[in-house]
Amino acid sequence: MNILQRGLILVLVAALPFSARAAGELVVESAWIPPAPPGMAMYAGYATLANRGDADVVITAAQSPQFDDVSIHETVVVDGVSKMRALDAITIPAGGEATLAPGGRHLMLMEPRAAIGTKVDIVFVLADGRRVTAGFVVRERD
Ligand SMILES: [Cu+2]
Repeated sequence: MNILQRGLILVLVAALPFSARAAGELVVESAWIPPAPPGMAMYAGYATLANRGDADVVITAAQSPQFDDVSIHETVVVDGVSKMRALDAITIPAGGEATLAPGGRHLMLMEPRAAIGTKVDIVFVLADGRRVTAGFVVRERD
């Protein structure tokens, strides 16, 4: 073994504790918020939540400086009636995606202080304590 090979092995061993630790990596894409009709103090937030890491990502809460309260909701149809219920968490498997979309899971945003055309920050709180901030554009529906 020459000195170069020995050096390479040392570098690999030094990097191992970091590369071997599995972690989820939340990437938020296509994030948008359609404004509610005038007088409604409740918006919904939609996005694609991708996990680019090699362990599950578990979102347990969301917050925003532009809203009094943010919760995770799911729209379900019970006996032909559309209802919303609060979810404790969203789990995104490693390499997978979860979609927040009209008629399904969404963020429920109460008491908005956000104008159309602006971008607001939504902070996702993960089960492992990490926080991931994403910009959501407030815009009309297509
Ligand atoms: Cu809702």
